[in-house]
Parts: sequence; structure tokens; C-alpha cells
Amino acid sequence: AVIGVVGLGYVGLPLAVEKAKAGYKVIGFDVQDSKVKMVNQGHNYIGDVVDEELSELVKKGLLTATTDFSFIKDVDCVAIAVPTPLDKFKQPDVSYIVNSTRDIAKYLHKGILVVLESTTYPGTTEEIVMPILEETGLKCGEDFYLAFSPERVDPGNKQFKTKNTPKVVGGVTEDCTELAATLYGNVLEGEIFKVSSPKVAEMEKILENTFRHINIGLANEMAILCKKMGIDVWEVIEAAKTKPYGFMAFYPGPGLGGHCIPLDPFYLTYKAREFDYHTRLIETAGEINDFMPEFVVDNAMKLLNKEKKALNGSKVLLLGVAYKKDIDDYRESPTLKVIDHLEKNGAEVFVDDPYVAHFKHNGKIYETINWESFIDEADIVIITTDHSCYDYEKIVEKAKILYDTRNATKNVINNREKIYKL
Ligand code: SAJ
Repeated sequence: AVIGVVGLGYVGLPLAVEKAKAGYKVIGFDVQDSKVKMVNQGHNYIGDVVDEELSELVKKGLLTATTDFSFIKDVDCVAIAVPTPLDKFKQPDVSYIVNSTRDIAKYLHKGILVVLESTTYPGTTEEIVMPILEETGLKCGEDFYLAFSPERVDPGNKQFKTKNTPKVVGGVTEDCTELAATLYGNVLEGEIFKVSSPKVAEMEKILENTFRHINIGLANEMAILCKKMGIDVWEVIEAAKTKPYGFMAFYPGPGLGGHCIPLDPFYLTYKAREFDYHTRLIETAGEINDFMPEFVVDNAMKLLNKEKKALNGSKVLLLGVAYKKDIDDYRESPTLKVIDHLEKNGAEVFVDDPYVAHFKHNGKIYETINWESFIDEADIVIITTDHSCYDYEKIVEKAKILYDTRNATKNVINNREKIYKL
């Protein structure tokens, strides 16, 4: 069988590699010529995909990439793994799903299976994707098959990869579900869990990520309250973790980053309005998470004021722009919002991140620096991403003021009195 994967990003490329490794001939589709070129050169641009595997598969002709959707006529099934961002009004932007579905519809043929993987609100598969495909005159469940199967890629997770993470599958008809379950069963090692409709599969994915969004919001609210009460929230969480059942630790931080957790719950908020329901819990958690960058900068200002310094005119060194540790992705990173608040208050900001050489933000290019060459000049050092590779002992020793928003310095032995935590 020949498999197509539309969208060669964080989700699509690892998926294409796994399917090729399972022995399928895979054609990767992307609208960005740069991505297509890199795949065809066997050059991997996603941290979690291993270079050798990719170049091996390309050499064997098991994996090729193209911008030409006419090759859809050669594939037996196609997975859509395109971005589902929010627009500037925090409204879902399903244009990538619509455009890629239209591209597929042009070459839709009898017997093909289409699976949507992108995280989206319940109803997308049957209300948006299916109508576009049926405009061809082909009937879903008879002439072609359609299912939703959420991606579960956890960037930087060494234990659970695309191959060994359980997969949920929900088809428009039973045949659709069976076909999709068979396809994934042949490719992946993890359990394939069948549900009764695409809506169930779409909603369970939203539940997974909203669960994280809400609980991180709770951890952040606890951090704000503990700061006011003079209690160490990190110690509180470690103590709560001793409960062997019914508790799951989440940690406060400078805010919520990434391309999933901050966005996905608002897909549900949007859809809920159609049913006259206001997802108050989701929106309140979002407000708390969105407040954290400002909370961090307020605390930094207080720490400087204790040394009779103003934030205005101070040199601030931020450690980490990636949205979480040990990865190079800075999309929606809370550090970007911390930079905004610092610069608004007149601080001069310098950023170190061993995984990110430079980054674009507010139309500006920031080159990251090496913290060691700058720490002596910095009026305050703020740890915004707890990368494992940092020498925290040395950072605490050298920092004039050290503000740790990730409890990254928990194992530092000396100079502990210098550490201020979120
Ligand atoms: N964060 C906290 N406190 C926590 C956990 C996370 O502040 O206790 C922050 C992180 O620093 C980061 C943001 O939340 O800025 C999101 O981190 P994340 O690991 O929850 O989410 P992603 O976007 O890296 O990947 C998640 C997957 N991660 C986990 O489940 C651990 C998973 O939810 C999805 O497979 C994936 O999103 C997706 O693509 O939906």
C-alpha cells in the first residue's frame, strides 16, 4: 500500500517515518518547498526524528516528499497532520485543514482512506472535511473512507514516541473505523483504541490537552497564592505527591507555551458557543496562565527594588526561550511574553538558549548569547526554561540576583540563600 502524509511538521514527519519504517511506500506532501527539499535530501529538521533513519528511508525510495498533490491518485490512504492555530482573535483557524482537504479532493479516488490527525474541535471531520470530499460525488463510507485519529506527539519525550504511543481512532462509519484501525495497527506498536465516531475522537484529544491546561492553571494559581502567603509552592507540590492515588503533579511556571496546550482548549470554547455554553473553567485557567509572564516580571521588579535598583535601565539575563526544557521550539513560549513585559518596563534583555541560536519576535531578530560571557553584567538572572544542560551551581554562584521560575535549581547545594523561586 502507498500512504500519503499531508503536513511534514512536528506530527507529520515522525508519522511519515514510522509508516515508511513499517515497510509502506510513503509520499509526504507539504506546501513548503523548503520542507520537501530537506526530506528528499534525507535531512531531518524535527528534533525527535533520527537523521539516519530518514536518509536511509529516502535512499531506499520508501519515503519521498512533494508539493504536487496529484500524487494523491497513487495513495491508498492519506493522513492530514496540518497546523490548527488560533487567529489573533483567539478563534480557531481551520484554513490549513480546509486547504489540504481541497487539495486531496482534487485527486480523490475510490477506496481511499482519509484520516484527519490535527487537533481540532468536535465536528470538524464530519462538518468540514467530509462535505469537501463528497463534493467530488464520491460517497463517504462507500466510495472512500474517513476517520479522525488524534496525534499524540510529546516533543522531547524519549520514552513515548509516535511508534509506541496508543492511538485512538474514530471513523464516520464502522468500515471507516476498521480500515483506519488496521492501517495504524500495521504501523504502530501501541494499542489502537476504536471509538464510535470522529466526534468522540476529536473530543478526547481536546480533553487530554484541556486537562493539562486546567491543572497547570491550578498550579499557577497556587504559586501566586503561596507567594503572597510566604509558602514554598514547590515544597507543597512535593508533599502532595506523596499521596499514592488521586493526585497528579503539575508545576507552576512563567506561563504556558507550545503549539497545543495554550491553543487547543479554545477550540472547544469556540464550538461550545454554538451550543450556547460558556466554558468558564477553561477561560479562567487561560487567564491565570496568561497572567504568569506579568507575575514573573512583577517579582523580578521587586527583587531589583530590594537592591535599590529599578527595572528601568537594568540588564536582565533570561535563561531559556524554548517553551519547555531540552527542546528547540519557542512557539508561544512564555519567555517571549516575559521579554515584552521587561522591555515595556525599560529593561535591557539578553537571552541565552543553547537550543535556539536566534529567534524572531515582534518583528525583531534576537541573537541568543552565552550566559557565561554576560552574567557578571546582568543585574538579575531569570531562569525561564529549565534546560538540563545548564550548570545551575555555577549560575547561582555568579548571578547577582537569581530568580528561578522553574525550580531548576532544586539540586543546587551552595549559595541556596541567593535563590528566589516563583
Ligand atoms: N507546563 C507547565 N507546568 C507543567 C507542565 C507543563 O508550566 O506542569 C508548561 C510547559 O513548560 C510548556 C507548556 O506547559 O510551556 C506545555 O507543555 P506540555 O508538555 O504540557 O505540552 P507540549 O505542547 O509540549 O506537548 C503536549 C504533550 N505533552 C504531554 O502530554 C506531557 C501532549 O499533551 C500532546 O501530545 C501534545 O501536547 C499535543 O501535540 O497535543
